[in-house]
Amino acid sequence: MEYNNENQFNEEQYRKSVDEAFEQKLNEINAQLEKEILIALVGDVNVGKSSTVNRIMGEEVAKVGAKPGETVELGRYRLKGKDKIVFIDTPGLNDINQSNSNETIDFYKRADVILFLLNSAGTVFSNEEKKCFNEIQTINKQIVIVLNKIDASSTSDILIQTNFIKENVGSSYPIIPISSKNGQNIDELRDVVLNILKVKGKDILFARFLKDKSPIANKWIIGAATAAGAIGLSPLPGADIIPITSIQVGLLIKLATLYDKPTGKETAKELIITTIVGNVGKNIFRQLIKFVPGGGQIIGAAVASTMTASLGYAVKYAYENNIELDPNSLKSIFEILSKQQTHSA
Ligand SMILES: Nc1nc2c(ncn2[C@@H]2O[C@H](COP(=O)(O)OP(=O)(O)O)[C@@H](O)[C@H]2O)c(=O)[nH]1
Ligand SMILES: [Mg+2]
Repeated sequence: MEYNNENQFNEEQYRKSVDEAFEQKLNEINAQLEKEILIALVGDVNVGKSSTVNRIMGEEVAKVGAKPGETVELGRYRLKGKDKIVFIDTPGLNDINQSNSNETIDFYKRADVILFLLNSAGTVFSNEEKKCFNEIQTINKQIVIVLNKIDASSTSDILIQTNFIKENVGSSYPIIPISSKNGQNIDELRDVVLNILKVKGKDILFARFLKDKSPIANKWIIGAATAAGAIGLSPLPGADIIPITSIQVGLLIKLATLYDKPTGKETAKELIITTIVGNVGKNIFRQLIKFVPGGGQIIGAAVASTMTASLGYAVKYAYENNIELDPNSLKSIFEILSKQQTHSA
């Protein structure tokens, strides 16, 4: 970033850097949307594989209570209109142990996440289950152990079971106790899956297909606000506005993708500028980003994170309420949100 003779931040360059950030983030996200997510479900009949998938996604995508023998082959299902996510449902452990078909092995190899389900209301980690687990972990280590039906057992039993699993598999695999009946701990399981997918550059793609987008949006907003705050702490005067803007651009595009509301580059730019001006109040944008030699940080940590959070929550509000986003509607939403805050305080 260069400054001109009057040590004035170059607004033209600023706009250009927003454009660049926009292009870059958009390319990243578009690359995600091209991908496919494979999730393998392993576990005995009735352990709750279908119920768990339904809970994770927030809607009925798999049939619950399919009888043993009804699923002969690996059940593959894609979500309606959501053909980027493929669940691979194994019919039962016996079948896996007996028929190590190339097809099955290939699925495990390619799976992004393997959910290995155990029944807290039954025998946890039986010999059958151990054998199966050991085979799978030689193929793919991206396994999450899901201890389902915890609504049907006591807290001390769940603890004993969890420890028993750990003794057998070590500490490299997450163990998530859940109930697909009452929804207990499903959020945590979803987060674990999302974090694994994030490393693979597939988390945004996955989040798009979730029924309840609000918790995901909140997580992203808080993450972006935290990151912006960390940059705001930087001792480099004037150097912080660009990376903060880049975080805000990234957040805007992610939220737009999540809620399926495409945002143009110009709109994104105007929204960000409106946010900055709105938060700073009297000062005009140009003055805000003026370079003051030795003047310390221009944007403090608190301002950077508050601005990013305000922008995120306002955009989320607009998407959830089908409000067309422009600088004016954004300002109105800021007012609505700050009134809501005052009332609830
Ligand atoms: N108590 C209890 N029952 C569950 C839970 N999850 C699933 N079930 C029940 O277990 C049965 C089998 O569930 P399903 O999802 O079809 O298992 P799958 O064969 O592994 O796909 C159904 O009757 C579900 O209602 C749970 O967390 N707690
Ligand atoms: Mg099933």
